[in-house]
Amino acid sequence: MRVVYSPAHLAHDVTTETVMGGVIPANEVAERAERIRTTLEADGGFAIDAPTEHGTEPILAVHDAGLLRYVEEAWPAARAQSLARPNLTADTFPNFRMFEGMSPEFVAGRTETRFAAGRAGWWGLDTANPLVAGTYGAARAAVDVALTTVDLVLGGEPAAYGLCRPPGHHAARSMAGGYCFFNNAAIAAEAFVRAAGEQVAILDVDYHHGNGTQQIFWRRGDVLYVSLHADPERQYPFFLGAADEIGEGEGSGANLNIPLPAGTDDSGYLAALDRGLAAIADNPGDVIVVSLGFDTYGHDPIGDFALTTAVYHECGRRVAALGRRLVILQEGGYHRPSLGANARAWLRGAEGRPYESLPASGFGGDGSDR
Ligand code: Q9C
Ligand code: ZN
Repeated sequence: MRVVYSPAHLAHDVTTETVMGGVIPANEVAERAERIRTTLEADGGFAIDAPTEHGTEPILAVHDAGLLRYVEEAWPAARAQSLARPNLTADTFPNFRMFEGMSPEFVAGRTETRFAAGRAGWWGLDTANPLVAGTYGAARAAVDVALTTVDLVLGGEPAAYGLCRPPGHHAARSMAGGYCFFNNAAIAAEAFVRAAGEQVAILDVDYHHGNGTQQIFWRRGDVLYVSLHADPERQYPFFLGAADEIGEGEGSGANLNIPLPAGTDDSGYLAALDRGLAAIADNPGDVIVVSLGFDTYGHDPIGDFALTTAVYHECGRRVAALGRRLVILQEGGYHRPSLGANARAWLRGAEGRPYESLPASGFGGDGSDR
């Protein structure tokens, strides 16, 4: 399988994040993508290409120009204001209830401030999208990775994998969030719709609900969004992802959320996947954009599912069995030692190659995960 990868992601690296007031080592780190790349290289069945430059137009087809400007300018601007900390992270956000009782016209007139901390809050969902010097270049490269993966599939590849980092599915039209800056999968889906003039389905199998992707295509009937994820009742992003969110207007019925309980195991997950795939099979179109996360893995530090490496092979096999072409894009997954084995298993399944587990090496992922 063809794989698209850029080393630009290495420059977006932070060392800590905060969880409920505590400071912990960061989960979304450069090592994640490097683990996947080196395991796929060692497999021998993957050909790794660099992305080609696609410019900002496909980003602006999905995102507000202000978000793009923020991600590009805010770190240098914070430095110029002598406000640079280890990274630029907001701590004040415009919760919509700040404006309770004020007219929609008045609220619509609120704008971003020029001050770095306020600006970060304006464009962010949470504290999990820190800007550092390399963030803009990495986020732009992740989009180029996704768009180059689309190019490969438009060019006739039955499936291709974009090793996107940073991930994308929490980024909404006008908002970064949850380790995401630009929504790689949404940008890819939109580029595909425009290039091919066909409907497309997005299958989001990251552990978390892809609130950004849902928001972007909420009123769109030509992009079906199907997501399997931890029930937002107990898990991030908390305020979107419930089963009764089906889209509105032309998009009514084109959004399917399948929230899942803590402890979801291989068989429970495969049953839910079959439900999602049946919805996609009912919809026209020849291409699926897969938002692929491995934070569903049993040992993931921020998830609570119980999937094994072997089931990722079966997931890839079942998704490919629909007979549609696949634009597979990396989202989350934070148990670093298993990431390579899990990605390899999924992609081999999607390609119709046998699982052939890697030798157990005591680190989880294949052999040692059950
Ligand atoms: N430090 C993805 O898997 N967790 N994003 C909140 C903040 C955010 C996960 C804790 C989890 C985001 C792409
Ligand atoms: Zn996730």
